[in-house]
Amino acid sequence: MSLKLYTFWRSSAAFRVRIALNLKGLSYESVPKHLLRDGGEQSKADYLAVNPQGLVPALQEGEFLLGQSLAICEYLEETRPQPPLLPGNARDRATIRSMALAVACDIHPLNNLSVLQYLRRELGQEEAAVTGWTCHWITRGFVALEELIGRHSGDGRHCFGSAVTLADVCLLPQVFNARRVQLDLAPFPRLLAVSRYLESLPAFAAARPEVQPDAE
Ligand SMILES: N[C@@H](CCC(=O)N[C@@H](CS)C(=O)NCC(=O)O)C(=O)O
Repeated sequence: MSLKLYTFWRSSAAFRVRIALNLKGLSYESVPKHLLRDGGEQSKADYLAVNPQGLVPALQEGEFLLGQSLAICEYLEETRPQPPLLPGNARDRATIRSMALAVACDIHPLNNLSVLQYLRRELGQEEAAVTGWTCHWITRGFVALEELIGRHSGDGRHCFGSAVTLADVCLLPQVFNARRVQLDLAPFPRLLAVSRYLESLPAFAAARPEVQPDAE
């Protein structure tokens, strides 16, 4: 059955799913939802019928609709197991998930568009304070990930072991977000080495924001 991905070129959560789809060699139709145009297409009734959370990404396969990038990646993993995003034994998989969730639960939500808009609009914060907020939460998460990559990378090119996993799928899009706010990544040499390698892989390169059909 064909796959449709509701996406926005600059969305790092959608970027994760694009990488996972590419890694598994799956073709899909992109349905762009512009997060800023016209008050945000993600908040319109037609998209809320797809994802009541009003967030991208969402995956559609026939009648089946699914939001949340990590739930989508795990659905792809369970239905198309090769190549695995969650390899190894129970401890390996739990460790990979812990690194992926460090990005998806503890860094990214604090940098999300609607959170930053709330800081600006409801709390009256200036742009410098909003950028400082974003950098603070990315830095805090990256300090931990730098240590975890040191513990778990098998080759200095992957977050865990010596093959791409869900942790890598989450890391690179967050590094792109960090670059957008010009966060200095020099304090995170292991994380940088992993990111550089991941960027060289075709599945990651084809998922980059600037090569998406809706890129501006
Ligand atoms: N936890 C969700 C986060 C999704 C999310 O925050 N998406 C952002 C783009 S990266 C979004 O749609 N933001 C729109 C908004 O905040 O209104 C996931 O992993 O899918």
